[in-house]
Amino acid sequence: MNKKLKIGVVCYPTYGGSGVVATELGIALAKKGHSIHFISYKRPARLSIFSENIYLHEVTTINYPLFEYLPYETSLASKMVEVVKNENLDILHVHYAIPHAAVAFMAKSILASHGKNIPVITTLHGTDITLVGKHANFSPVVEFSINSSDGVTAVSNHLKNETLEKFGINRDIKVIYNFIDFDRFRKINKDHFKQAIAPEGEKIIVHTSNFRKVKRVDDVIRIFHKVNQHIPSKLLLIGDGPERTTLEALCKELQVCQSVRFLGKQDAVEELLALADLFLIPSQNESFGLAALEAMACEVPVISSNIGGLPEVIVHGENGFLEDVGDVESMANHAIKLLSDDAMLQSFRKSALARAKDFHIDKILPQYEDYYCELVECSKAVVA
Ligand code: GMT
Repeated sequence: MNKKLKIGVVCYPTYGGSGVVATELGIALAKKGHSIHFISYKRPARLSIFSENIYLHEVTTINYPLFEYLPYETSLASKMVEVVKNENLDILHVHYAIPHAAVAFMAKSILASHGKNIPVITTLHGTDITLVGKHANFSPVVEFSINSSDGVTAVSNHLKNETLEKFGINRDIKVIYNFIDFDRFRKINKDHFKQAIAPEGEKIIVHTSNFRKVKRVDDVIRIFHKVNQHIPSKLLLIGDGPERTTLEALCKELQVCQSVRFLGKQDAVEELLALADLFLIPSQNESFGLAALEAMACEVPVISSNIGGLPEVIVHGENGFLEDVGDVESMANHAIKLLSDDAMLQSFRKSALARAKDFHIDKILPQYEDYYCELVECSKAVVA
């Protein structure tokens, strides 16, 4: 694609998957010469680089004694209108339906009344459909704003089908998978770290998430408890969230505290994945499983639940194992088998890397660019 676009990216700035995908996508598009205008209430967690093509527009709200709840959506819509007009944007790409897709509809309508047509793409990430989106408090608005977007993408076939099943959708949804940047996520030598964490050569098992209930981190600890009885091993838990206290109590109850390290939120996840022998993601639901893909790119096999989009990423018996949600026993048995067979582990590592390459950023990025192009009628776009 030769045309360079001015793209507004609306996202959550947090460590969660949708914010990460939005930020990485924006950074990669900026490297290709597009101008990226992030619109969010804080600097996105992964936006740590300076680029001449990246701009950040922070949304601020104001309080007033009447407001029991701050009208964030109104401030966000006003910010979108301001940025689209001032920067003459070609397209708005909003990540996570709630509330971004509905707010984009509002901004688009306001801009239309000023004579400016702005195409809106909504990317559905998962919990905006599978968990929160279905709730009666949100579903009519989610349904309407999906149908009103000019373009809609979902991060897996499973999420697309679930959206079509659960809502009255009268439009096409394009599947564009999560992607991986191999400049960042690759196996790097961190032997000195490994020595510090596992001085006796213990196997290292890693889990990373936002420690919400949907992630079933308690299953991670239960699986580890079983594995640890057979294989000298350490568990690294990366991230933080509402379940943390309960999880620390579970470690005490199962008497595995000596072998479990809660590392909190980490920026350089890839450096920790580089130490890992196995990654666990036994989620209740997972529309794609970006964390699993990041592990695979670092040559780490994955054991997960056979739910959501995970079977579209992991190949059972080749680069990981997929079992029913909550089947701690089977997941632990697979882990024990894999970690006690070096040849098998090496073969799974190789296959994990090969599979991750199917989601190489160079394959996925053009899919977004082509979609933008379709929606802005590329001939009208700004030429660099
Ligand atoms: O995993 C989370 O709970 C965060 C969530 C988000 O939207 O911020 O992640 C979702 O989006 C990711 C990026 O598209 C996907 O890789 C995750 O699978 C998905 N999480 C769930 O479906 C639970």
